[in-house]
Amino acid sequence: THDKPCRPHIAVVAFPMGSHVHTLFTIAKALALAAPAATVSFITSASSVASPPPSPIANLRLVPALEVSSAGTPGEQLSKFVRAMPGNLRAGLEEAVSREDGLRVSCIVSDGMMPELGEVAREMGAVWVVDGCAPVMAVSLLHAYELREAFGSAVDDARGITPKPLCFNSSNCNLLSFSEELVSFVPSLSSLRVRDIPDFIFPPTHDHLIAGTIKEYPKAAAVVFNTFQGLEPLIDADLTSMLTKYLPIGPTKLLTPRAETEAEADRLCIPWLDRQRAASVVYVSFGTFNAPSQRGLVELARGLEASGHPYLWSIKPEMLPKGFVVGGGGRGLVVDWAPQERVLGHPAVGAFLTHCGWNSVMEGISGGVPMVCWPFRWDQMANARTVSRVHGIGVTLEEGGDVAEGGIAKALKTVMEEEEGAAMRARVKMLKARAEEAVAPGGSSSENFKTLLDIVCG
Ligand code: U2F
Repeated sequence: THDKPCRPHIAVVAFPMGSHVHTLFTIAKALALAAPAATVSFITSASSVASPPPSPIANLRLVPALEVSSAGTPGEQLSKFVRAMPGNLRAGLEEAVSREDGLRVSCIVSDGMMPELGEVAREMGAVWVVDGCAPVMAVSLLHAYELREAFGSAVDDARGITPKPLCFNSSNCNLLSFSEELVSFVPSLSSLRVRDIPDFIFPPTHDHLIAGTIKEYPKAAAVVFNTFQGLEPLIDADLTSMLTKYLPIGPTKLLTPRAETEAEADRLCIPWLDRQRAASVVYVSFGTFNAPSQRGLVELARGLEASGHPYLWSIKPEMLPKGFVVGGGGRGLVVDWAPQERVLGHPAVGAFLTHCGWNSVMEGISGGVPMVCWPFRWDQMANARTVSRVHGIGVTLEEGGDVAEGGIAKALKTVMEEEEGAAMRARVKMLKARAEEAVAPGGSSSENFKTLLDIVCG
């Protein structure tokens, strides 16, 4: 429907980490389908290229050229990758060009975690478009210096006084857990408490990302987001004023026709869901690399059992609490990967227990499913706040740490059984309808996607 004559070479560069690969791959597919005369090279690491399904789209090429060391923990691998930029990225782009018989890259679409690509695009004379990841992440990075000035010393004090961070995943998490103050001086963040500010804003380890974002984002031809106009109007206004072109094109998963994959997960999960009553199942997933502690997992397993509802839990089997027996009588299904988008769109699913990664939140909204939020780090606390307080489409468990005993069963009862939960369900269904309108022909995301196409086609 968006077809237009277009013969550029678009390099889509993914940050080789978790959901970022999938997000950029979705954008790459959407661009390749909408601009059949263009060549789209999807550049990522060899290890992550196996994760997106092989693409039958003729003008979409996979270029597994980014080197990511396989030694060390995922965190160590990532910091090695970050240190090797932008040389690593230049090499990837060169490989994309040579695979296309020297067809120069006319446009780079890259992940927001790599703002240094702005400079590379300028050197190459290519148009640069950024995927800004979660909107609250971009807003916080762009306002980072103001946030540091206002709250930085409180954070430093907290480092000394917080007895032991509640968070097990990141040493910086929950440093601000004492602060209920609202971030009222930044209008786009004014619904957040200080404790909800993404935790990567304060430690010096992220200076590079902050400086790069502030310097480069405003120079990009466009910054796209997996959200839709009007979901968070203050964020829309702020990003419109700070960026050359703010383009909310979400929910991005709705941009491309859904691949009817015959993956094992689909064969297991969907028939199982087909056998359950409408809105009766709790779906549990913590995204690509976040997880509660062992204690948290034990509490979660207990909570799921105590709630009495059927549940579908996406978790690597080795992480299941020792001795945990999956609900009898077919009441529980545990898989190491679920076709999440299809699961959340299934009428049997009644609640989504999520860490509130932004993609999961958007998929919860697109599925019209109320959420139980269990955020751990980064933007997840802010996203949870948006879900539970701004939109009233979920409840939030205690952030970062282990949830209180009985907390999970209680939250599930609220969402699945109580009047409050029914109101949440009604509100999320309204947001689902707005999301569908946005991506329908003539809708805001659909029009913004056409603008994106004009930009990338030059
Ligand atoms: C980081 O988030 P994650 O990658 O942990 O989580 P999400 O943004 O929620 O994305 C997870 C994706 O993986 C898919 C799911 C989402 O699209 O549909 N998925 C699945 O298909 N099957 C499964 O069994 C489990 C997941 C980061 F941690 C967050 O703070 C950020 O908000 C996020 C975006 O930048 O990246």
